[in-house]
Amino acid sequence: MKRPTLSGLLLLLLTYASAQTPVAVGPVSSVSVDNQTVRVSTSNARAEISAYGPGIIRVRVVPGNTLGPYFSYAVTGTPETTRVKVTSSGADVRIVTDSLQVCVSKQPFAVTFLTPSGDTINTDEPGLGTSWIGSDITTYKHLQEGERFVGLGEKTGDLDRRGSGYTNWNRDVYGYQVTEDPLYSSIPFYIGIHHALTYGIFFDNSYETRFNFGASNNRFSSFGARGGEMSYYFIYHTGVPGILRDYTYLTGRMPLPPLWSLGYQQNRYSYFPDTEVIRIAQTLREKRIPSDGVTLDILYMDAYKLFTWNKERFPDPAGMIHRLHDLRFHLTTIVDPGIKVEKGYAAYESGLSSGVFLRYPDGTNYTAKVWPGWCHFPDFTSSKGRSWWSSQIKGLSDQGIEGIWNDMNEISTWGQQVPDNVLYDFDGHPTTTLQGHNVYALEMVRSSYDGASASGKRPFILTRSGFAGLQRYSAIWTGDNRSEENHFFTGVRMLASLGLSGVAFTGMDVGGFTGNPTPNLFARWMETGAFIPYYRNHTALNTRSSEPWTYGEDVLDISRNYVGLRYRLLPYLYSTFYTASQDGVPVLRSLAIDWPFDGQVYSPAYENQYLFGPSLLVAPVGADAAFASVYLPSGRWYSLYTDSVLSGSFVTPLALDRLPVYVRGGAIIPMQSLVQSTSEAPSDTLWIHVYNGPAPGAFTYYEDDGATFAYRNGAFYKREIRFDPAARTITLDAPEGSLASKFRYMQLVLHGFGGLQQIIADGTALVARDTTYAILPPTARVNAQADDAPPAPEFCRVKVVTIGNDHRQIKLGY
Ligand code: NBV
Repeated sequence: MKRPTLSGLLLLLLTYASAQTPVAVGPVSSVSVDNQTVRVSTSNARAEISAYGPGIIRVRVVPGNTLGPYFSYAVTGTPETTRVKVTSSGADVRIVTDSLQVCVSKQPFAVTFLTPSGDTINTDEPGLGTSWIGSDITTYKHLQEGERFVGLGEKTGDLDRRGSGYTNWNRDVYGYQVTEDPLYSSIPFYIGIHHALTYGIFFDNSYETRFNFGASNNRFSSFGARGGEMSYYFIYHTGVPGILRDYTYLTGRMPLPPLWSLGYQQNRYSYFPDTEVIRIAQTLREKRIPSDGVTLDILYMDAYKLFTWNKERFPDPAGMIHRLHDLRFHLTTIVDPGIKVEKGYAAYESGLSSGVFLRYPDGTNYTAKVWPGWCHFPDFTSSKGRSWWSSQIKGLSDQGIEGIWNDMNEISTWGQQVPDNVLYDFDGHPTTTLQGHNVYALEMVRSSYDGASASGKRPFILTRSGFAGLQRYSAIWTGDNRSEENHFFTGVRMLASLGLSGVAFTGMDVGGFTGNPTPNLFARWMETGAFIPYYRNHTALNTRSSEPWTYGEDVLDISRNYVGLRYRLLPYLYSTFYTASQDGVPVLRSLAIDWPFDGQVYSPAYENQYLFGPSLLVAPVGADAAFASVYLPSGRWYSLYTDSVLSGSFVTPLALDRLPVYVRGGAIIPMQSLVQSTSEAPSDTLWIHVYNGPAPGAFTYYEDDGATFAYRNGAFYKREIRFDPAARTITLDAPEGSLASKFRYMQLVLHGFGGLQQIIADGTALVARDTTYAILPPTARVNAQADDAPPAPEFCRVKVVTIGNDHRQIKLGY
């Protein structure tokens, strides 16, 4: 054997030493300006600061002396032409846009973001800045006094993440702990809040990333990755909605889903045979639980082989789907990425001959075990892999399957350790698991979406795993939760966190996946589920039946009532989905979106509360709790059931059949008659509930066919509705779009307008009737735990008046 030389040993030692010592960016040696981009060279790195818009700045720092081309799966937004002024002095470079200032210090390189008036929004921690240890790169930010952190996608923990640290590495975590991290998906985006300022940071890096929000230190927040470059977007806006709009400008917004996917979905692992699937659908109809979907889990396949049917359990899939359609149900089926290695199996043979599978560096296909046994996995980061998968998915759509549920796409394999040396095409930028892993599911749902929309109908796509930008293709649910109360609360917070991270269409397994919920917990979950964007009941393989009728008559009544309320709220909900598709503000909204500076919002007592759409505040409560503490942020609020006016914090007695829900003063809430599925036509009247309050209210009302892409060519009906308490008017703007509304009349339901005498609709005096209105039909009051629980049923005293769709200006005389 050859003996190592002394110089060889020295070099080895030096390489080892430098890999262990953090290397900083160092002082700036030169600066160049190219339009909206400033490039700097430093002793150890190249950096680039570009304005993507007045409030969006991208910062790139790359060790060494080459700034290569930028490639991202997450970002689809391009730089907008925006006014930028750059000045350079001996000490720094200043980049000024219409919304903010960036100061790049030269000795050493450090970035500070300031408001136009010079307040510091965010600054690199002096002495730490950006540095790397080997290929691991991190940026350290000064921890501001009182700074809070929200978002970061599907993460457990508190709403305010201050004091905690997190990792992003997509993992299959069956029955996870409520403190577990990481989970299934990675969204390296968070929002910082301090001194009446709000900003967002999106770290666009798909390697394993780590975020520290003052965990184990009192000096900095930081974000870093195991490899790749430091590439982050800084977003400044005076409000959180503006930050979400800009973040989703970069990473995309949810396309409008089909209306049926907003209806109730019944799942279990795993309904079979076909007669059982039909029995479930029929029972939902018989028990009058409005519903739109049933889902087939992995046991519909032949030995778990993708794109096959188990012939014994499902001898006539087309007949079953036809029967489901007759019952007004839409079918969703699960798909996993693993394709069984089996000679003669069509998907395997075609995948093999098309060369679409992930490979090792020696060219052999990567093989791992999962449900079907040994499998290969399509490389979704190659256009060839995606189009192969799309064509397989199209095969499912051609059979009448309308929902594609993407599971196990972390990738999950037995052993849970896809080797680092598996290669990913990365669309022409070949890489390994280290960089490809976290975006695998994102690219899978991209090709599922493409395949399923080839039919010309909007598909429903659901995923377990994902990366920033997943909202462009898919809804997400929070995986294998447990039927336990702390999972119910953690789940709600995870959905709020996903909403704060650009994902509008989210859900969790209602009732819990593993284990069996108590009837009370199940009832609370069903009630809350009515106010969750994706409303699906699901349970695992060896658990008790979890359909709403299996918990007794009381729970059935409660479930029917709340599912029914959701269906009556569909005009409000669909319009909210539309708005989310336009501006990225989610359907399920953390209170930190509208009240970021209100400390109560983050307190342990209230952090689970959220808004469903712009105006309904939901306070999830414990299964057996007799009382709940509720906090209503500034403004006037109404109890949803009694219209009693409330504000601030209070303790309320609970009854199992009433979930605490409150309505914001100024709210405009369109509702329809009860239907049993989204394909059943509601009555000809749209109820527009207006809640009086000191602040003006506005709502964008939206309708379209709910099924196709025709809305993109103008086939919709949209109008702004505004309530102005000072002018005492309700204004209905002229409708936009080429579609006629499905409603002929509107009934204004006026809450909190006790002194109202007269209504003048476009000059015509109309009589407003006094009436009582029950938002929820009465149930036999069940399990009222508190002696002083209010007596059921509750009615609101309201004024109503019916008007035609053509009215525009409603003057309220009070
Ligand atoms: O396909 C079976 C399950 C599914 O029901 C569940 O929702 C997924 O999260 N799937 C995981 C596979 C593993 C279950 C132990």
